[in-house]
Amino acid sequence: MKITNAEVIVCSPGRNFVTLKVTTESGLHGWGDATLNGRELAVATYLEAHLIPCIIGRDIFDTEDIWQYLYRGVYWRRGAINMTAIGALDMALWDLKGKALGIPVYKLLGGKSRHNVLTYTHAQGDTVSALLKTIENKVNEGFRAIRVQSAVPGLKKTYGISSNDSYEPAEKGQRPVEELWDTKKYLDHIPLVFEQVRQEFDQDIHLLHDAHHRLTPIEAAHLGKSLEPFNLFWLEDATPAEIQDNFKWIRQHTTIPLAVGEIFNTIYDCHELLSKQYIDYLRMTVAHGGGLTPLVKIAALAELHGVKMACHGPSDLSPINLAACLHLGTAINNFGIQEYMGYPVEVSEVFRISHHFEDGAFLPCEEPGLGVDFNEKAAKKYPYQKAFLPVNRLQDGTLYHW
Ligand code: KDG
Ligand code: MG
Repeated sequence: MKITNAEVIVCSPGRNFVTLKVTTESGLHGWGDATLNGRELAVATYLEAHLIPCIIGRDIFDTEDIWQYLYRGVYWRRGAINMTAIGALDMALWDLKGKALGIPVYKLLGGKSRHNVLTYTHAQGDTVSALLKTIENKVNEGFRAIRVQSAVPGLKKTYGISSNDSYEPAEKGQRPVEELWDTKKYLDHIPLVFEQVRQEFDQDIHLLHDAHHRLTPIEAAHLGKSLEPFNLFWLEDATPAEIQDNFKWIRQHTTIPLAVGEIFNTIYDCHELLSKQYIDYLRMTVAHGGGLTPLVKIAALAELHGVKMACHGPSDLSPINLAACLHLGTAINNFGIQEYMGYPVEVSEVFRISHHFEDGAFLPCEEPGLGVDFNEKAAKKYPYQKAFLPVNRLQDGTLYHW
């Protein structure tokens, strides 16, 4: 079945999303998520100018060769913009393959490996009592796993913390907002937060924490040790992973489970982390990791080394990516957990996902393809708005890890 057309739609229902629509000769539409937070237009342009012209006339079933053509065939490899564009295209083709065959994508990936896909959501608070209240609300909504983030006393603003139930990962404006960071204050405070959270919530509730790459390996090891008594599900992005051996130092000092990988885009970002068993969960996601074609292979390498998949699923990736992750999570044996942060209310006017959420997990979706719909008319109501992730500096002005 040949591809006859593909177009990029940028919209902002509450926040920016880039969506790829691929059309076939029989009139089927496949959807892909090409959203790269704060760099949306770069991916949109790359798709329009360089990738779409190469796929017109190709057969939707040739996903392996199309992927190799766009990755290996291009002299310039890897990189977030390139891989997100390839990821959106690949995702749309898997959606089309499922639709053409009349089956859900998970059946093309290995079938049903579980009855439901466990998810975790976010809870945050500018005070510990606000945080405890948010966690309680999330537990009442049915979540059994919660990422716990807290404001750090003495810091004016902490990324990911707002005074209401949710936060937006990018701020609108012509330039990024700058925030200030202090590692010592953070390391002193976080164990006190988890001590209070564990006093209120028993061991049945999984607790997760994200350090957003802001620690050195030895600081991360220190945090891991101080959080051990509170039995966390994982410590995420403890340190930057450009040097994959960094995780060896953390591993040698603490038994806290480690997760990393939301910013990875190829297997070369994680092959040592997996093969040396430095981590427990890999956070690569379908959109930013180049699509389902490579993610299935990466999940297989992870499985070989006892590492579980836990795809990134924040509100700055669209429900199309979430659906792709849920099909992968339904099909593979080494599924760990799926992030589900939720969305601004306007998102449901534009995107529809057919996965049903129940008791903190998503049930497998039986609709053909990914099981998502995109309302182009509604999307037109929400034009793109420039927005950026914040930049992070130390108190003395030194530019620091994001
Ligand atoms: O765009 C950045 C966000 O997706 C990121 O800050 C969210 O760390 C995050 C997470 O684990 O969801
Ligand atoms: Mg994260």
